[in-house]
Amino acid sequence: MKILIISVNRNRSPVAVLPYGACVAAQAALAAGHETRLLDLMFEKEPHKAVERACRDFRPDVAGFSLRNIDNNDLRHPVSYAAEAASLIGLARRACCAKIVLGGAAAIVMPEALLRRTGADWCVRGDAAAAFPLFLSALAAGGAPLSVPGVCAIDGGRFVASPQDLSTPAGAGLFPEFGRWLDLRAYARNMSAVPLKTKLGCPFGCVYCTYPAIEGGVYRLSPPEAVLRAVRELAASGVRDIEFVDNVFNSPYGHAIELCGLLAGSRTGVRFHTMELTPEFTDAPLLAAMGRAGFAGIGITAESADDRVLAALGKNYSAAHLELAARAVEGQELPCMWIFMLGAPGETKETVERSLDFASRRVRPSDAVFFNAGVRLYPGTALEAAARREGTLIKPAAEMLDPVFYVSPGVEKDWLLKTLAAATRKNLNFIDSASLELPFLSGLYGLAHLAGIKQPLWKHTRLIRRGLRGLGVKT
Ligand code: B12
Repeated sequence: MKILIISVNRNRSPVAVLPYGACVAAQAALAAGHETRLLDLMFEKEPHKAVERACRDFRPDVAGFSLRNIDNNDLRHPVSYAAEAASLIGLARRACCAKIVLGGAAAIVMPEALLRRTGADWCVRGDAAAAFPLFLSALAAGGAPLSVPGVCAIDGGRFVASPQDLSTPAGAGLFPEFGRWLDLRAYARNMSAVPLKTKLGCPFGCVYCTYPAIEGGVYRLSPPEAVLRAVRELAASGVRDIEFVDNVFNSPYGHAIELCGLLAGSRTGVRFHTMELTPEFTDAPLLAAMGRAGFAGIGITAESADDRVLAALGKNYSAAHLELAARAVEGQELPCMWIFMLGAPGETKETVERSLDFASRRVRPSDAVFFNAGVRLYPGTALEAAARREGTLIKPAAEMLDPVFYVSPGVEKDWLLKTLAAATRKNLNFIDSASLELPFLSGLYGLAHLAGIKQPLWKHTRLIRRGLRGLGVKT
């Protein structure tokens, strides 16, 4: 069959991310013997025209829409991407006779709502490397795709779904030939690293999170040697920055340490990044191993520095772990970005102040801190159920494509946003979603690339903000 994969994501904040999942889907279709193309809309000036042209020229039998983000996860200025996806899918319907299938994290989290909103024929929930070839062969054989694990559809007005299979090993399918499908130079010009996953799954029980729904609650580890092979291939093709996009990079701890050891011995010249460290396992030996492996920037997802809030979020760690992680960070030179989420369950003015205090006291001034305000509520999570019980969420699940945020009844939203704005004004290394709204952020990435500045750009947060203030820009 002829398969066209369309990556719909055009969001460039905080950075343009490579459509990893779309590449996995395209590679899986190709490996299964289908003639396959990938259309990446990230840098397309006229996405509608690009979709129409691809559909008319290629005449695909199947158009697979890869939907990464449901929305921009921004409490201040929420933007849902569902309407844009629906309009692109409508256009594809008019331009060719392809069967239309949805995939990607957004489609896994809200399949029914997205099927209804976009009018797509099916949604495949799960890892494309495992599920997509099965779906395509069922379709090619004229069989019933709904018998394939993870496939769902609207049938006679009813949502029907076969159970997702979250047990297939994280195999070579997770390492697609990015250069075959994407314009990697365009991403490098935008200071974007090539993403790689070293495992699937997330065993943690954070009350707000969708990761276990997306990838399952049990780790499926890629052998570190296989990750190294993928790194070597990317390095040989000229890639200089790779970001590990595991849900949590440093768990299981031993797997991360083993991989770092292999990377250190391989001398590929690649700079590695990850924004996905849990404070629970961030210690001096890990950071030393990451330093030797060639990491150029790390992110620690702390969320809160208050024990009650951490417990209410379902975290396995406490504020004491944050202190230990901060000490480990101080002991070495890797630039570090700390990530917090304010307004979580149990949050009060006092707990917000505690997190802000930790950030100004324990984060090195040369490092950066990113604060999210509010918690995006997703259907099926424990926090959704709690918010309904609490009476703070009334909207039915089907309407949650337009983002809904949880803000603890213990803090007022306006107070939270004002307090955060004041803290980011005062501390040049603090940023929030407002900081990412700079209209010229992509221009800044382009200039930095031209000037030969190495990733990650956020390590220059203070300098950039000071420079922008000097130019009279409010930041
Ligand atoms: C790492 C990560 C980031 C990194 C990305 C770094 C990088 N260089 O890529 C950073 C921190 C920058 C980031 C930013 C954001 N992120 Co993010 N991120 C993730 C994370 C943890 C992994 C993403 C990833 O690369 N996965 C690996 C690939 C292979 O998986 P995948 O794309 O889902 O594809 C698989 C399947 O979905 C499927 N598939 C995909 N496409 C297709 C197509 C077809 C046809 C088929 C059949 C199957 C299929 O097969 C693939 C292989 O298994 C996910 C959580 C998760 N586990 O998904 C969140 C996640 C994707 N992010 C999310 C969000 C919201 C964002 C932001 C909007 C918010 C923010 N606070 O910054 C921004 C948007 C960035 C942008 N420009 O678009 C949400 C998206 C859902 C939503 N709410 O809209 C997620 C799901 C987390 C969550 N909250 O639940 N993110």
